[in-house]
Amino acid sequence: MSDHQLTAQEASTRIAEAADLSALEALRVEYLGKQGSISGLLKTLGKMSPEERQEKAPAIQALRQSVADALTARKDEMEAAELEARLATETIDLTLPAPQAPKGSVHPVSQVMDELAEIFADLGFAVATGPEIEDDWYNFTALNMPESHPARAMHDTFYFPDAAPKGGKMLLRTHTSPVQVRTMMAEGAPLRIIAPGRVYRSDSDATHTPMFHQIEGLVIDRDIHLGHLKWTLETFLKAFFETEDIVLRLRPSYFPFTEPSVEVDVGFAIENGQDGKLRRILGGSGDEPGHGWMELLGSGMVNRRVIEFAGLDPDEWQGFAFGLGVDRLAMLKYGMDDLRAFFDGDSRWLSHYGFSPFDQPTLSAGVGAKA
Ligand code: FA5
Repeated sequence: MSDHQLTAQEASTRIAEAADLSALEALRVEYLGKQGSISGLLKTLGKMSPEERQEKAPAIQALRQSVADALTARKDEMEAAELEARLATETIDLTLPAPQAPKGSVHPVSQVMDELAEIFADLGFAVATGPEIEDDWYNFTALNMPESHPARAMHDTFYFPDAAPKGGKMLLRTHTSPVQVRTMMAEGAPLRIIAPGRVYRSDSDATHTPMFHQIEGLVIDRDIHLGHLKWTLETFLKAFFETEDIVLRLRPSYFPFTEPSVEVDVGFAIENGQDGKLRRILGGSGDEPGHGWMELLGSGMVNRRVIEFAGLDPDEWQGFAFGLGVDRLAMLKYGMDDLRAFFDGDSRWLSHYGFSPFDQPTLSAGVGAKA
């Protein structure tokens, strides 16, 4: 019997007797590892003469192969036995209900954005977009707020250190109004658009968050007047809140880019929610006891200077514009008490206030129908 036969027999006995996977691994290392005995035999081949190698190589290769095969076979056997043992102890009760799969939901801000787009589409408005990282020329200058204008300071702007292409600064847009200018420049007049999107201000409390959502509206045409603006806002707010019974307060206001300017507030009542927290519920005049006004939007007739900045002739084209706080609309319609919770990502909040993907807002089924 040659040395190799002896080793093969000894190896196969030891492999068969290995008690567990770690003993098997120790044997693999002992025979086939870098410093292993069979690896050592393979190394001797390199030092042999070609004739000697031709004579001895097949036996050494066969030994390596038989040990490797025995190791694999024993490993498979052990794993199968382990699986058998596990299956014997585990049972599945097929009569139990299936575990609940985690469910996503549509965030109330996305839902309200879709509701708004649906209502405005019905009034003939197209959707326009603009960048969130904006140039201060579009965010301020072209909206009649030159560098030294005090209204710039009121916007609590986040600025970037980089210079803008036109020489000013780059910033996170503080409102969706720059889309007015971009769309007039790109498409000319007449125009009827809404521009939904994120805006940023360094501001935080229950009704202010540093990132929030606005929808800009812009109508540019011939002979547009304040009556068109008032009708559009009233029609839209009644469709959105799905009631004729809302009290709106139009307040004279000031925006550099509209003249005259009007802010619109809606009356709400304060109610104790199920969780004991106070909630704002739409309804009633804000002046009654226990009621208040929530500012929803700014609006006005587009200032002539903005029309000029956008390259149109203000003697030919007039228009109105408005900017709505989407998050506040969601708060009032669906009864949330704090804007900051909108962006905490708390799954309990999301599953409570979120919508099913089947709740597609349509005018026929009701823009706010919740399944
Ligand atoms: C503006 O941003 C103007 N661009 C609106 C406008 C557009 C006026 C077109 C005229 C013509 P204001 O800063 O008031 O205006 O913001 C508009 C609305 O955004 C507010 O009425 C409010 O509903 C909402 N809003 C403002 N700041 C916050 C905030 N920090 N968090 C949540 N909502 C806010």
